[in-house]
Amino acid sequence: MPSHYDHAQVQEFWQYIWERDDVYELSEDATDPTYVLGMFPYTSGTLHMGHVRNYAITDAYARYRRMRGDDVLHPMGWDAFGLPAENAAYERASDPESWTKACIRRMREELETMGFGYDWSREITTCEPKYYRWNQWLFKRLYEAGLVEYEAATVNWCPDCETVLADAQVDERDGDRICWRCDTPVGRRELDQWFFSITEYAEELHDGLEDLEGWPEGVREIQRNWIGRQEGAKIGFELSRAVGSAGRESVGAIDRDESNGTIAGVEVFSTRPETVCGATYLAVSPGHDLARILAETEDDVADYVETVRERGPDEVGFSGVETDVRAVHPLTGEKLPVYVAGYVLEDVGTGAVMGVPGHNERDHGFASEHDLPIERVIVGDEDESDRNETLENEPYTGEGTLVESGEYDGLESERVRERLVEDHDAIQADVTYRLRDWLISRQRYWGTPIPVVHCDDCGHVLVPDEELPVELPEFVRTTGNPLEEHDSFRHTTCPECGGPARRETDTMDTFVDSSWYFLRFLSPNIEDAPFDAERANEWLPIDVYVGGDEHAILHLLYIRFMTRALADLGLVEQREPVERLVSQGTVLYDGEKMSTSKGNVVAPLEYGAETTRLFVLSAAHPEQDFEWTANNVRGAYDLQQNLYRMATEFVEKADTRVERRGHDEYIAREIDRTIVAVTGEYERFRFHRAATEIRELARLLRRYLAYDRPHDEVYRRGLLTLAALISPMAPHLGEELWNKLRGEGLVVEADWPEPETEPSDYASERRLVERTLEDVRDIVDVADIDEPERIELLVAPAWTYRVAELLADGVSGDVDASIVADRLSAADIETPTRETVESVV
Ligand code: ANZ
Ligand code: ZN
Repeated sequence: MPSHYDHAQVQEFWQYIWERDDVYELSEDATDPTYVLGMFPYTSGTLHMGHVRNYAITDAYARYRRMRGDDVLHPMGWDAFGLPAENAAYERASDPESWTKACIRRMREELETMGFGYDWSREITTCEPKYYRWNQWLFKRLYEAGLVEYEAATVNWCPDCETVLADAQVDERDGDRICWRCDTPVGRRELDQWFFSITEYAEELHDGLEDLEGWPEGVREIQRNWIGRQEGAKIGFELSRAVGSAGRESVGAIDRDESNGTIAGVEVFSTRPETVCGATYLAVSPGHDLARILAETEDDVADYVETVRERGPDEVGFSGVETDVRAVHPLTGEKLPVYVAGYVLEDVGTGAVMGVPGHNERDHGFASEHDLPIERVIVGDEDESDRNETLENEPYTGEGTLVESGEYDGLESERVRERLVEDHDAIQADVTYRLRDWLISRQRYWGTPIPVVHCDDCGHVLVPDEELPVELPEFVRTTGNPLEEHDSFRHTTCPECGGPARRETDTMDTFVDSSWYFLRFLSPNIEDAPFDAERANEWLPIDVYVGGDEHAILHLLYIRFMTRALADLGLVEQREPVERLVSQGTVLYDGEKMSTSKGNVVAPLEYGAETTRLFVLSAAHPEQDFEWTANNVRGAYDLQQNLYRMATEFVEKADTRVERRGHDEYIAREIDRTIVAVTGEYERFRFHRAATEIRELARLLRRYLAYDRPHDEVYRRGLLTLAALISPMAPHLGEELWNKLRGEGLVVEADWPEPETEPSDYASERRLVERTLEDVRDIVDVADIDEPERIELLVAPAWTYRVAELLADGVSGDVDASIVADRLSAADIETPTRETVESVV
């Protein structure tokens, strides 16, 4: 065998053996396997470094658990629907399916070349009818449970291509939003679309975060903000038409009450209800019922609503239009002007606000633009002087004491917040969430067809279960949605009345596919259900889920939502899908994210699979970003070469002496200590620290080897331990070492190493070693040294011990040991031997 470690050859050989022996296949009758999952890849091309980092983490952990004796479920699949396939089909004159399948073939080969140990018998591909039929089935169950809505929503629209565009298909040029294909400025349009009612679960999704102790706090905080729980109050304002428009007919839901001239009210949501006496206007969003109704008769309102829709909420600033409606203040009876304003969001709170310019930033901006009064009703406690200061320039947003608020004057704002709710029926404590319902409609081809038929007589009719899947027809090239061009797909008959009907041509957001895929892995081939419920109850939750932090919000929220919805449908018991979450950091290159668009990509296989794996794991904590540098990669490469060389040299030098000498014993304890330390690091996903421990033990063993004839049993155990400890991260090297030293068996199937002695003994062992070191220090009198090289002399006891021995033997004669140390380090001798010590003396 070559003393040089030929990684390509070694990798190929062990991958062949693993596959031959099916070592990663989980037994069908496993009762409670450890479920280790990496977020499955989007099939958009080839594997990149982010994937490799992700899957190196799950693979290392899965291998570690397997060696600890667990059954391990470590599956892989393909998130195969989505826009890139459609784009590629246009660019390459291909079709989305062939392109996607080609990507999958390539990516699977790359994963295999990396040596990741997956149970490929469980592979799933979301673009296959046998997978997506269950998306359709689940859509139907959610629909029946009242968790699906069909509502108008605004989408990007290219007037030239006559198609809806995803945000990603809208390019920015000189501040214009243009179509990615034809450069036409993009507008907005309202279309009826399908939604999943995730907001029904807002409270539970929010509160549940508290108990997710296995999740990084950062991710929980991001989700908390996204769900956006806000405590406050709903305040009812009655409405009246302005003087001058009396006598005009009211329309729609605004019924004129003849007796007092008011019309039905508007409710606003506020987090600061105690500022109510500072309200100087009311504003409703362009999508609010009041705005819609007024738009029917008022041209300026209609024009404004249309402009906001065209431009989108981000570009309307503090524009707005005053209406002839007045809002009656619930405390003072004062009549406030009512505006339709784009800065008020339709689906936040009630879609209407009371404008308090004195104490709220946005209202201040709006009032300044429209010359509305800015009034102070709270004075900050810390600064009495601002009682008289005007609020013209900026609002006061803190807490404080109330003024100009009638009976509440002089009270603290927090107190008034509570009091108002007690005192007024029009003010009710309320909690709202910023979370929006999940828009799952996509006007695209490459996704799961939504299993609905539109019938003029029966409305939306769900496609019967027996007719699922509604299969995607073949791809046609068109400017719009290819499904719209398929007459045979589009025209169908109504399942209810048998009359002519139109098939829904929207497809589902690909996040639907990934919202439950982890369940399909449990029983990927069953044909009568999306997953085996009994098994789900036994095997869930996912013990460890690893993925990029770009999924902190959507994907991780959707799987939490879907699991709860499934639980409420009685399909699973578990409500939280993931016990421990590892949110991996970014791989950087020259300080930037490594990505194809930046052109700074290092292909995962450029340095060999093992070096790349070992490097991405040892470079940093999984949740930290790290920099890809050739130098550090070299370190991972050298470690493999060194271990391999040590094993080779040892086989030639082994000493079979029976009794252990002092330093043999010391090495044995260091092996034990390393086992315990590395085990702890694997448990906490601190692979980088496990790697450091492994490197240190390797270094110690190298010295031990260089120094003389090491004790056969101790050294062999040291190397076998290294092979086992490193194998989750560098499995090919692990197998190679294992095989060299034992001649049989696979390290992947070996037991995790155990220390020889009880961990409690280490402390005393260590003390013993330290005492020895003390003695050594006395002997060599180097206690005052401070240079790193010489300190190493002290902390590398195996040979310090030996140096002491040599000194005791009188080898160094009268020469002071510190001088020996000096000379050794000057001669760059890292591992002194009898000969080298003699040579420097
Ligand atoms: C009156 C008020 C007075 C408010 C005050 C705040 C301070 P933030 O600002 O993030 O804490 N709001 C409610 N519904 C809205 C909607 N549909 N569109 C835009 N803004 C809306 O969020 C809470 C505040 O957002 C609410 O409290 C409301 O303004 C505004 F001194 O009401 B507040
Ligand atoms: Zn019908």
